Amino acid sequence: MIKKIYFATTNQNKFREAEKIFSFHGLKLEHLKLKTIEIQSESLEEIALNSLNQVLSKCRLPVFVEDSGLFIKALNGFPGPYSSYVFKTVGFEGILRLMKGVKDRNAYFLSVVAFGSPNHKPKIFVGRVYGRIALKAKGLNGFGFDPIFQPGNLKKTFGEMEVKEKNRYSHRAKAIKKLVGWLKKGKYFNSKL
Ligand code: ITT
Repeated sequence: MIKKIYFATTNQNKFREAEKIFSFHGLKLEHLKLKTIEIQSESLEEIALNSLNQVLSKCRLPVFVEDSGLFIKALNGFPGPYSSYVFKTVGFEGILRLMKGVKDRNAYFLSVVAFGSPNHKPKIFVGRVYGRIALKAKGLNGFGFDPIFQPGNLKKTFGEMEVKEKNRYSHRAKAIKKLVGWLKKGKYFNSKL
């Protein structure tokens, strides 16, 4: 079984989270710092598949990309697929401002992992974590909206967790665990797709 898989991402935190899961399962994960042009779409799956195709057109490797977003119920799913842009422009402070006085704090993170290689059809894995938007930012760990997201019924935000603890709950960990499970079953390496 090939043990080396590549994760194409410009986000060091995403890589660190994924690497922990891979190494726990005895698999080696390599960081491919490739920048892709993120298309505008309401579908994370479409964005991930498009990024994967861009990566595969540049390198012949077993590789995956991951696209994720924060969906807030009271904001009709905003920022969703636009999370990266919203974070870069108004940050989590902007989201806290939009949520000021809003009682319904329900939200979820969604992660879509797209895995492929030059000779194999892309395969998609999805992970989701439900939680709530905190009333104020807490914690310095992680990235993006971590300081304002409380998974499940916890009072603690992702920003207050080490990678290992975040990986117990996170959308990304769920999707990547599915990918690892699939790789370990040998469905990818043994298939004739
Ligand atoms: P790559 O596309 O290069 O992988 P990116 O950071 O641009 O890196 P996305 O396009 O998937 O990643 O953007 C997702 C954004 O959603 C990200 O920048 C964060 O603002 C937010 N986000 C996603 N997952 C998150 C998480 O686990 N914790 C906090 N914020 C997260």
